[in-house]
Amino acid sequence: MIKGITFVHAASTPAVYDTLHRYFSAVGLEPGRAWQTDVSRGAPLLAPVGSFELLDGIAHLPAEVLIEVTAIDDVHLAAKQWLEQSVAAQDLAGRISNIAPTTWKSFAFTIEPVPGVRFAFWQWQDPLRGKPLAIEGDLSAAGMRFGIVVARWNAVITERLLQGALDGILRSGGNRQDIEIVRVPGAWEVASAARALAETKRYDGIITLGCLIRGETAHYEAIYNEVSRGIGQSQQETGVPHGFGVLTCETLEQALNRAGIKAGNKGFEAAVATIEMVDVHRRIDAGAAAGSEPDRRPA
Ligand code: RBF
Repeated sequence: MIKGITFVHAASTPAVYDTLHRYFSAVGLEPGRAWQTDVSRGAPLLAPVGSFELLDGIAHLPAEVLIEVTAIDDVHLAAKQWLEQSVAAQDLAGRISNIAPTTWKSFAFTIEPVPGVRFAFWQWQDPLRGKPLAIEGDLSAAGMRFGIVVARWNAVITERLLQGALDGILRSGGNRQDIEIVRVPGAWEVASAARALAETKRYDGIITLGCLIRGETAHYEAIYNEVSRGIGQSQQETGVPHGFGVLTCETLEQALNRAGIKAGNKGFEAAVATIEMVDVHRRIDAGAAAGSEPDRRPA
């Protein structure tokens, strides 16, 4: 829900604004997208963690720290509940404002968690408005439905991949009831089951898990080419994101390392990538449906 934090500074005169702008640019803050109206202007100066924004012509600022959010109603509710639980009833007056329109096409409210220390939370009125450059998915699986296809061949590995994938979904806010697990004999069968699941359109994303070990697999190259081609084709032709968690390894030891021993768990990674891609698809579709630019973030 939190999108970014902006520290703002309203300059006292246009000349002070210009001087400060030159100063902060000279010390190496990266220029963000500057804006200008008839009466005011602003110049965000970016750093790897957040931004500092110079303002000119703004008479009233809600606070010097502005926190950009999505779902401002939820944030307001959470802030209110926090205050009611943390502050004595007689000290509550004036500590949180209602959500109200701002002068910059957005809504905001202010809160004083400590008397005299005020923060503003705000959200653009147009939910698709955001900072430009890249569309990026969130890693929240809440409300998403997944199909997981897991090969039984090399089960000592693939069961670990499955545990990793489940861990990835559940720790990202997904629900066990929204996950269908399909077991198939071996990697060769994974693509066909993945496609059958994707074609039902009951799932937002599909996660494919298997393990091919070169030493034990005749025509290893031919098989893994076909497995990956089939999974890729299912993803392209159904439009449902498919995470790829089919290991292709030289040895059992290498496979174990990729299934949670030393080199992470590729099942977990495939699940997280799938969650992200489901959200990427949603953002692209939402932008297309609204006929506007999709929500983007600084790349
Ligand atoms: N399936 C796997 O998931 N991983 C393997 O390493 C693997 N090796 C195989 C080696 C041979 C010689 C054969 C015949 C099958 C192998 N399979 C393996 C199974 C394959 O994916 C498929 O389930 C079966 O061939 C039945 O169609």
